[in-house]
Amino acid sequence: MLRAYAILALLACGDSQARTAADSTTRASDASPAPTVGTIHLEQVSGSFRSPVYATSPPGDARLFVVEQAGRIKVVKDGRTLPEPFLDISSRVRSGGEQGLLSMAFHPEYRSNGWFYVNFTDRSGDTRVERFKVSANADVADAASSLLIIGIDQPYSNHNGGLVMFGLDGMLYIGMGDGGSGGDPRGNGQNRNALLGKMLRINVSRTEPYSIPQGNPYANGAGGKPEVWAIGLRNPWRFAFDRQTGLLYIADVGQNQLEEIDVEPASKAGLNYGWNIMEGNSCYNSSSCDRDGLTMPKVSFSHAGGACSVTGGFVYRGARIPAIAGHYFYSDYCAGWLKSFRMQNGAVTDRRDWTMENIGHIVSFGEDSRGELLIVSEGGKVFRIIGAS
Ligand SMILES: [Ca+2]
Repeated sequence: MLRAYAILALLACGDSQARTAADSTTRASDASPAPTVGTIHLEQVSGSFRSPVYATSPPGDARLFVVEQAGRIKVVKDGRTLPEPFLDISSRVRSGGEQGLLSMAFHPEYRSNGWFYVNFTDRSGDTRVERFKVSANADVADAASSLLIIGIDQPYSNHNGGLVMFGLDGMLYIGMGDGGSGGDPRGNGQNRNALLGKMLRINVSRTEPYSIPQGNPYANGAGGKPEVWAIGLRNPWRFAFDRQTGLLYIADVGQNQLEEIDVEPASKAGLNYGWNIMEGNSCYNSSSCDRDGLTMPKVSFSHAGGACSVTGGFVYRGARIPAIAGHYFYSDYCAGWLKSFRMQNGAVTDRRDWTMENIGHIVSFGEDSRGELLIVSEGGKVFRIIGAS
């Protein structure tokens, strides 16, 4: 249990110095009416996994792919987990704490090109995003097909970000943490010339390994790294795009006091989400700070009540449960609760607190090819959300 707890608790807690009194005051962003309460019904996906950290599906594909932190990807097909992994790169992965194989993304044209992308910590502790190709067997990848897309040095073991995901614009987005330790000692979040503490956006469809998309704020290299899309992030472990509204939700893990969820149009380039000038809605380590040009979170919550590290989910756009259409689901790794809200005209509305069976630490959410949501429990189980009441 201790080890299980240690896996990702470091996302926020491990680097905390003496924690100041948790701020339990209601945040401005939470000034809407009290959340309503409901129940979410879960169904366990067959099979058990070893430290699963993510689940996803190729476009239009009924299979489910579960990412295991140590470096394996398992396939769930026709209701059972196949014994042979889709991919096993465990010999190249340093796993444990916040390190490991942290996510995968299928190319939007996966059906024709067979390409998928992984984000992992290599044996030197650095981030690598690589492309692989499926083999002649649709349930097994070609392990020899790896192509390095981008490698990013990591100064500390924590805050590696970890998610790769294609946006609605067909570009590959990579969430990068600030490099770790605590408090962003190297100032990466606000350094436009660092790839750490950023949301990156690259085009992997035209040239190898990638090209810089038009519209990136420093696309020509002036004023910042051309790969940078947004700055001022601490550890955006999970983020998601809402295909109906075009909003980008970033769940950014906080330092000692405040977790946050940023929600902005995905098309807005060059936003500064504030770290390490601010943590959530508060100035970080200071009673005052200059908020000019900073984008405030739409939701932030304190560590009061046992929260420690936001786990971002997805906006529900499936067909099975109309009652939760448009709701963005999220959790907290330590507290284990499930909450949701909707965005309306740029504001948070319809907040809900959900009860459900206790499934332990929620390490990630996932979305299948039909837009149905999955919850990944660190203990080794993956659940489908099958109903709400
Ligand atoms: Ca922020």
